[in-house]
Amino acid sequence: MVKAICVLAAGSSEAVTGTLTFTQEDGKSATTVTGQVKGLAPGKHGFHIHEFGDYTNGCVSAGGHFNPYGQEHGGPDSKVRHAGDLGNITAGDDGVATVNICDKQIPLIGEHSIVGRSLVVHEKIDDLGLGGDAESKKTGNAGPRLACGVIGVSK
Ligand SMILES: [Cu+2]
Ligand SMILES: [Zn+2]
Repeated sequence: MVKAICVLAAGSSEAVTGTLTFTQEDGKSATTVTGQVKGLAPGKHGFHIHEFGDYTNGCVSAGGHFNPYGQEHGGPDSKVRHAGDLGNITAGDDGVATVNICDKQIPLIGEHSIVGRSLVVHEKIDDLGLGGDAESKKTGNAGPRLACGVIGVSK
């Protein structure tokens, strides 16, 4: 089993915090992401793996969505999607989103590993590429980056 961890740090919001754990069982292609994100406005928020583990200029330096296959933006269940497109997380009235995602395009080992890249939580809902405008096919119109963190190997 390979494990990784991401501790979210402030982006455009100081209030948003969270810790996410990634696990990939030996010989399996799927990675499970679990944890909580706190301090959110109630409702849905875009949740993606971005290309770079770089915060030189805050979350913006994380670059675009992790996209090793040169695809357009979509949702986790779309045929056409960025590998990093994990859709939305949903915060309750208490501002807490509990995350439990299993996805086959975010391996922790191999050529397209997400280790060393970033996790980003957005202010707005990700329209999953269905917004009908050009930006929808790039970012899902998810808006500002509330918080971000580097995905690092853990034990
Ligand atoms: Cu994003
Ligand atoms: Zn995307």
